[in-house]
Amino acid sequence: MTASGTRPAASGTSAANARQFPPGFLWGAATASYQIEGAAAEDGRTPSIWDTFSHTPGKVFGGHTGDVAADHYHRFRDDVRLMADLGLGAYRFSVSWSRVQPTGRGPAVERGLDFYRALTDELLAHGIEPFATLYHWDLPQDLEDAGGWPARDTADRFGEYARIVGDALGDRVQMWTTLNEPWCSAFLGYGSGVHAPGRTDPVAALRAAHHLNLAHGRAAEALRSVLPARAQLSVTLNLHHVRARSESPADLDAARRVDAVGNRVFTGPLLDGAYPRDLVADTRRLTDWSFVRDGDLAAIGRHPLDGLGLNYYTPTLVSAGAAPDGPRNDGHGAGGHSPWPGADDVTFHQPPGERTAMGWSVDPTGLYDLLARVSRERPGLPLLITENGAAYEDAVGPDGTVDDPERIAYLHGHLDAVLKAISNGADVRGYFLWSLMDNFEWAHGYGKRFGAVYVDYDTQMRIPKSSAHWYAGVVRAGRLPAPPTTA
Ligand code: IFM
Repeated sequence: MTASGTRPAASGTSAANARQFPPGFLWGAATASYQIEGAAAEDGRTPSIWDTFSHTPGKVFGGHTGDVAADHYHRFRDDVRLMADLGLGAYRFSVSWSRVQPTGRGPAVERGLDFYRALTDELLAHGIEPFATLYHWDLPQDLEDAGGWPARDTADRFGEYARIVGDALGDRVQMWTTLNEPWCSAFLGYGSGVHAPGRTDPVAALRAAHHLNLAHGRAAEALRSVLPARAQLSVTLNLHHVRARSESPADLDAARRVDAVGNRVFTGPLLDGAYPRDLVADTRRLTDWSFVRDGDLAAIGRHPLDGLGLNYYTPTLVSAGAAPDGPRNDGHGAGGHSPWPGADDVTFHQPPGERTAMGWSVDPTGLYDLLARVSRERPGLPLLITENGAAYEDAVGPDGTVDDPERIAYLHGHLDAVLKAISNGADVRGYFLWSLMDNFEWAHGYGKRFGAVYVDYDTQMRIPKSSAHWYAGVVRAGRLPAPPTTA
């Protein structure tokens, strides 16, 4: 999936060009509306579930909210200039549903759409390809009050919203993603409750997953009806690269169950036209899946994807049996509510070795293995890395710079994995670093920094970190340099 829709030439594997990315490879950075925009109550915007959740005491670290965030709503022109200075070829942003259709239904607010028109115009004026994501977790609160994603109507509302945004931006945006990481929306939002709206009901989580799949189908239908034929449609999944801790049948079955509810609950209906039988069996004691109605699967898959977006940060290591006491790495909420219906008895392990500030293990082989698996299972489907990056304890040094060698090492390792996957036949068309700049990291508030650009939240000053300069060099050369010597 490239801006032109053509497949880049296969990369060579000789020593001389092995570190070169294919011609036409898309280099970008990603953000999301609630994480950076701020201006929460401006120009007609009304609360999303993340406004409500972040304003609920005890839900977000430090009581932080996205009210101001990185103030991108007011500073987007400077931010686009920053992207241009870094040489980015593409920018992946998300549209705030609450800004363009505040109650989630009815007519659009033109001032909200104008913001995205201005942002995309600014990107294009700087030669940066806009890549729009319609939904990155910020459901209008009114729709949650009407039932949220567990309610079928939300999928229909999403189709309407997609048509509005497609109509408004279709002349400028060619690359479209319907949903970002629907696993998090469904299972962290309605299962473990660590994300908005904070519900803890496994059946609601499964219903939400189905309605998100249906919402993708509704949005694809709407977008195809209003966009020019050259527009490209994708969805972004955070597929978990699941490893069993041993080859024992019990551990392998634990990995299978996590794969079913972590991955195939989406790839099944989106790409194969069916929910996996084993997932339905694993969750049978919870639900009979009668919320999947006749015609839904056809609607979900009617418009084939032009590409699949993958977000990868860390692999998932599991074994059978109840979790021992101690820190967990599995998205369970306080009170032990599981985001893994059908696999809620599985133990998630912290692999030994280096970790990021999120506590996530640094393991680029997980990205390689994931790309190899998806390429093997989905031949002919172009792939994009729509997010990859790491949080570290960044600080401004006495000279006013921010040096983040760990992030450079992380990025180097993961880009190396992408190169290896490409040279082994994976059709990876682009890479978006998460994130362009520090932002509101959901339940962690501003306590975790994922940006290549440092944000001083008191002054809103932006300082490109050393990783931003390093990444700009990679983008300019289209080539991975030798590994950094320090990490
Ligand atoms: O910040 C998030 C992003 O919104 C979705 N993917 C994972 C990132 C890091 O946690």
